[in-house]
Amino acid sequence: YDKHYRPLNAFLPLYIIYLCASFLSSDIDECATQMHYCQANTVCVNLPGTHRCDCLLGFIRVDDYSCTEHDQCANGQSSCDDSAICTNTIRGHLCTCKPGYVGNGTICRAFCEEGCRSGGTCVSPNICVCPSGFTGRHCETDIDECAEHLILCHNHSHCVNLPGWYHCECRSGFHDNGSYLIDGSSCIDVDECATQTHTCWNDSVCVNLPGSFDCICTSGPACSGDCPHEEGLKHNGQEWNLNLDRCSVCSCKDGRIFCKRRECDCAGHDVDLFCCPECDSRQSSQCLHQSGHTLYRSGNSWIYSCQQCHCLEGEVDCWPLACPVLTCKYSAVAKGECCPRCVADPCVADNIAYDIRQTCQDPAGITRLSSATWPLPGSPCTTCKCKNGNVCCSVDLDCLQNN
Ligand SMILES: [Ca+2]
Ligand SMILES: [Ca+2]
Repeated sequence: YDKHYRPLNAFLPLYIIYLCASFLSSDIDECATQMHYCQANTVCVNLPGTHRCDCLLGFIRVDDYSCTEHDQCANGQSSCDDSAICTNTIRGHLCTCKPGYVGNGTICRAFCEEGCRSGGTCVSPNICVCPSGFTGRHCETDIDECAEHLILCHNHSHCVNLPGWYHCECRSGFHDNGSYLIDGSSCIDVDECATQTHTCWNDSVCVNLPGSFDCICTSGPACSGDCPHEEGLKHNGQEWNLNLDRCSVCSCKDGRIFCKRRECDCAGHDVDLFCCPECDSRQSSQCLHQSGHTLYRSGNSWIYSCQQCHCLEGEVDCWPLACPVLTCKYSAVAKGECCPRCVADPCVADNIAYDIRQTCQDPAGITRLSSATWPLPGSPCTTCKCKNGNVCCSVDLDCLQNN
């Protein structure tokens, strides 16, 4: 008897293990018991030990638990900026600006950590596009058009570098004819004889030359070639120092006066540091640029913040940059520049002389006086202005972003 049951008793522990295992692995139907996480537009599918949320026919997956009818991101129906990431959601979509861009997703702007100077535009993360005339990673460097021979001034003029651009200034002996052409070709000769600015003495005759003049003796060998000067008559061949400017030396030659700055020989032992500040090598005479990055020697010049600055014996002196005279109707100072340039479009012009006789018709048919401003109906972020008969409208980007 005992023998008969012995085998069963021997297998009993195994049988218990089998029962326990089948109890633990017995599947729970989450779909039937509402214990699933399936959400919008899905059907719950029970699986051994788990479940799955399948999209309804024709619907598109959003995540493991939900599906949507329309994929606006894939269809190009999203309102996301080109620089945004579109995420499909159950009822629509989400727009998030890509890394390196800032904004609400509908409008994203590239972000340049250190900004773009001189009116540059941040076009992609930490990449600035500089306006013409500027260069550098942050558009911080002015292009020296004169030094780099990028431009050619007419030979009646010489090149002067300015922040953001350059200017062809008439050489001495020439003056502008009033048209102020950018390449200096409007520089014409000064007629020293006609304008009585010559220095020919009584016994010689003034002859006008391009950029200068000559004194021609008419009375033969007796002609002195002397020069009348505000400091007294100077004889032909005489050299003298100016009373008002000890750094200049003048000479009289055949009735004409030539003045020039004394040459500086920094190696010489009796160099006049007042006239030759560039020879001053003392450390106390150096100047620090406003940014604190560059050291200048005495006598050096630079442009900072639309000012011409000069270092003299350790002291910095700055004065407003001299801008070329413009004769055009409309001009504007571009962002980052110091001097106005001529512009054709009155809408971009600043510094307009408003003529009240030149009125504008707004879209509603109302006559607006020059310089009047009004909001554009239906566009709360657009303001229009009458500029001498031209309607100029502009959109406030910050307003757009906040509405
Ligand atoms: Ca320049
Ligand atoms: Ca002349």
